[in-house]
Amino acid sequence: MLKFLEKVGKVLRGRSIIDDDLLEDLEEALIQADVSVGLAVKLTQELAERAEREHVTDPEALADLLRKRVMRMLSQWDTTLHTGTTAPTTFLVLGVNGVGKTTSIAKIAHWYHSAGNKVMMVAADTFRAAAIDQLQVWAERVGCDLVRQQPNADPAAVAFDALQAAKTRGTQLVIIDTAGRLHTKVNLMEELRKINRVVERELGRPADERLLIMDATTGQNGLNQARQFHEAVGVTGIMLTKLDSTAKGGIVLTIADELGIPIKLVGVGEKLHDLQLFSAQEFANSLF
Ligand SMILES: Nc1nc2c(ncn2[C@@H]2O[C@H](COP(=O)(O)OP(=O)(O)OP(=O)(O)O)[C@@H](O)[C@H]2O)c(=O)[nH]1
Ligand SMILES: [Mg+2]
Repeated sequence: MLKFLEKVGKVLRGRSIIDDDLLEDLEEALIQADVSVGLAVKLTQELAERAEREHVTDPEALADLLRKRVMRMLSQWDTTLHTGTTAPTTFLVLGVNGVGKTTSIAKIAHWYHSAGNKVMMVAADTFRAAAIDQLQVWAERVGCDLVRQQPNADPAAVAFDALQAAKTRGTQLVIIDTAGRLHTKVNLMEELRKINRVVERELGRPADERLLIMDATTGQNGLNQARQFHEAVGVTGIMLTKLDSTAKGGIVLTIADELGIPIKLVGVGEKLHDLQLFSAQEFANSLF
């Protein structure tokens, strides 16, 4: 997950002095990399002040200050995936249409399955028959269990059945796929709340991760949606997908600044192994 803020690095590397021109270009590069305007202005101002205070004149040194600042923003994040005190550990996966929920579930399932865990996928996106079949194909590829019902079944009932089955089968990880149709539809949020409640009742604790999938290529448009999911179920972590494509990565900083929900996982392709743990260090270093 490199190349995120490549342009930002370029602005700082190509210059000999820190002047208003450079600061303007830096701000612009940050905005182009999907850092929100407010945050770009704030970061640039802070850096300029700090450079002046500490008599930093070398643009390269400014890059180092920025890297440290980024580290400070991200290193307070708890990026570990929480597991349950009793089996099954349960992840509820959320997000709007097409962000990569189902693919991400397959990647996470593959990861835990490869590590020797008994994994179950749950087709609680019952809105479209194709969604259930898609999850089934992934389950077969991964070689893990799948719990499904007929299309249009009550998603909370599917989740309930799955957790019952998981308990008798000794499943270690249950991953629940959910529908992503538009967040403006109040009933999607109601449905997610209901699934969340059923999971909590069955587990005796909330789902260990309420994982919001966000598509990095949509930039800041995802932020409002994220807030709505967060309000509905209390998101515990974000998986940022499609960082291999045209995404510019500054969205990571915007998420940190505006949502304060840790990014825990990163999707870097369409294949099962295209999953990475988020690393603040690696991200900050990608400035260079
Ligand atoms: N390049 C790239 N493509 C991805 C990544 N994750 C998912 N995709 C692609 O994004 C598209 C949508 O993925 P899905 O997993 O079906 O998304 P979804 O959120 O389940 O979509 P719905 O069920 O329709 O709401 C597919 O073409 C995936 O291959 C990623 O990390 N990188
Ligand atoms: Mg899906």
